[in-house]
Amino acid sequence: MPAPGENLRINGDRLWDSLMDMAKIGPGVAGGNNRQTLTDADGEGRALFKQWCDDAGCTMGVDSMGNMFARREGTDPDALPVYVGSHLDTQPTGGKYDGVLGVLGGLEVIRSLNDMGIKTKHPIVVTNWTNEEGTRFAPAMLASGVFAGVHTQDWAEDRTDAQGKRFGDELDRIGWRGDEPVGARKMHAFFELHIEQGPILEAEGKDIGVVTHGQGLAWIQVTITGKDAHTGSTPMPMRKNAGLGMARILEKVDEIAWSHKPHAVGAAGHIDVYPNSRNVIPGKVVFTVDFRSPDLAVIQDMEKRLYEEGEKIAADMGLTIEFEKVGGFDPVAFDDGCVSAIRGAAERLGYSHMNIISGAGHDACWINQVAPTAMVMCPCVDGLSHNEAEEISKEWATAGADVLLHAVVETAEIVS
Ligand code: HGY
Ligand code: MN
Ligand code: MN
Repeated sequence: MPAPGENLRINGDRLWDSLMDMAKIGPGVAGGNNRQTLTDADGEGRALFKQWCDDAGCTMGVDSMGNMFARREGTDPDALPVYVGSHLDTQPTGGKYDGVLGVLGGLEVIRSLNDMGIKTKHPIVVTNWTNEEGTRFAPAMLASGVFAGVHTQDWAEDRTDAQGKRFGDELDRIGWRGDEPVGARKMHAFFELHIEQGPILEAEGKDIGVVTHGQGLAWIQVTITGKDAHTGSTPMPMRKNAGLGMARILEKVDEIAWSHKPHAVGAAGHIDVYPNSRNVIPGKVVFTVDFRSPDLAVIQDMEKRLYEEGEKIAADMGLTIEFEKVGGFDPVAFDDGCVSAIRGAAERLGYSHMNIISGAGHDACWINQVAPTAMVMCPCVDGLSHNEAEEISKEWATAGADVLLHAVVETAEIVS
């Protein structure tokens, strides 16, 4: 199949305008976004995305986990579609581009093909995956995980947020539960455009990241129980300070990750302290340790050492400790054919590029289990993400979407 000509380009201004319009929905407090999954803001963002897809002549399908699929017909209706997308939900202090660039970059591919009157053999489907972030309902990539058969839908729908609200009830409440069975759709290939969320591409001066692999992760929720007591009148030797136990364990988490430098990482982003009162020794803490590495054996070693060290620290301090694995996936190797389509597109378009391993998890990591999958990344300023100050340039967004256009069109086979 001849590759698309170098002259095939997306409309960067239109893509940027759409990013800015979507960013107005679920604004944060510092210029970013708080459009958490299954909130009213998520529902609004979905409605805007659907409107844009309708305007672009797509037909929208929604499955019973709320995953959205906007289809542009190909000349062969029986050919498996090429899927392209990411997620519209954000962190509570999220940026304007994490996930959104991949969904609207996919829409821009459709809009550009419409502008140029290009037909492809395979249909093209732009996708918005529900609850990629896993911040309101753990784990991350929940709905793409159900689609890929990694989680059962019942288990996923029973996940609850900090207020005890169920995923399934919230999906019904915002009115975005579709009627399609999850995972019934078969794909010719899946491509995801995403910001790097790390410093490498910017530091290396590269426009494009050709994502060959994704590192694996383990999320372990730790519950430590001590005894609430007065911070003033309780003698030090009598204390059962769950907060101190957590501090010592988090010190160990850092040490364990550093012991596998340069690639392994470890931290706790979620921490709940009870009763969280200034003059009460914490009687209970619940926190989630996030370990990641491109090497599965390293992840397994970090997890094992957390359990061993945690038990020791708790025993020494007269605390009880429980561990629960609340998320995880093995390191991912993306499809060689799809990765080559992305690399060839960057070369043809004259964009500087390098191979990269994704530090963050993405829906593509699960979809890779059910279809040939690859990702294309663009840099982000100072490598910052999961922060309202997340920033990219219009040029980077355009380069990423140009490469996405070429990879998708080459795989979907131009007919005219
Ligand atoms: O956790 C992740 O890596 C993704 O941002 N959800
Ligand atoms: Mn993301
Ligand atoms: Mn994210």
